[in-house]
Amino acid sequence: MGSLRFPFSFSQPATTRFPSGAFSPGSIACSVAVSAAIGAGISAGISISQNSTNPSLHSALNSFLSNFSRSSPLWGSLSLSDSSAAVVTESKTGFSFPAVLKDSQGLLGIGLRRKAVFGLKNIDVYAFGVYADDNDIKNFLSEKYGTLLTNELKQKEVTQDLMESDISVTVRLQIVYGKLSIRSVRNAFEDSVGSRLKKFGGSENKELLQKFTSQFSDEYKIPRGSIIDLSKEKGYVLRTTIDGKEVGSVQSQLLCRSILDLYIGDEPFDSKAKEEINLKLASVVTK
Ligand code: DAO
Ligand code: DAO
Repeated sequence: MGSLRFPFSFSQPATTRFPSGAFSPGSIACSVAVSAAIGAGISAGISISQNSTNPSLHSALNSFLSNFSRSSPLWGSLSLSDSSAAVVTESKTGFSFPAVLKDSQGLLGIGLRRKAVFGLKNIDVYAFGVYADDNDIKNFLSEKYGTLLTNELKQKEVTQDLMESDISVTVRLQIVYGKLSIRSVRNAFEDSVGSRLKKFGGSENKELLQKFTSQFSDEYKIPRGSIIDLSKEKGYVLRTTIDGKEVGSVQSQLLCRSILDLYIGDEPFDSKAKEEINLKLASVVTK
């Protein structure tokens, strides 16, 4: 296994080095939880070096880690069971997201979808993570912003460009609320997705909404812990899988745009997540 190095600097600069070989393979090798408790004032430099058999994973992981160490406020805790299985844990729900999905898509940010019921209390419906390939992002965005510095780029709404691009993006949802009925799910996306279809398409687009929702027949169960991947693939194909099983796909630029708008658009479900994603995109482009 590779060697891991975690130089943390606190107010009294100190370096902690974990000797390689101190952890037995197969067990939880190393777990780093950077919690809000040690939050303010901490500047953590996290780096990972190893002999990886998967260079794209390695680079995605490194870029993820470098972003993580810079991001403030920290969005969750990071743990490494071994370097190829790095996950980020959403702090409120405890749900974990792999740092890399589909071999090359790196995690850009995580957040929480909440919903007010009866106009009163908010329930946590699902945690989500947004992923895209570093190289795709770099290629696409550097054409437009190639001459800008990271700090200049961070002021731009780079998420807007990502939404409009034909880059593959995956939004992973992990169901938190255990009592979702298919009916309440349908009603919810008639509101959320429906309002975006109308906003971007200029009409109700009932047919398109119907095409999307008809994929989710009553036989699907989505208990707590279910994983739903909404993948925007090249050519504006939106493919949905539930717990790894394909449910269907719909080819529509408008639908892809509307779905991404829920997470990185003007009125996102979790504005902190959108901010993180924007910063991450800026840092990938100018790296
Ligand atoms: O039980 O009435 C209730 C609350 C239901 C909230 C439904 C929110 C559904 C959000 C969409 C989930 C998509 C997976
Ligand atoms: O959170 O309001 C929202 C919209 C989420 C869209 C996600 C749709 C995926 C739903 C799968 C349901 C399976 C029964």
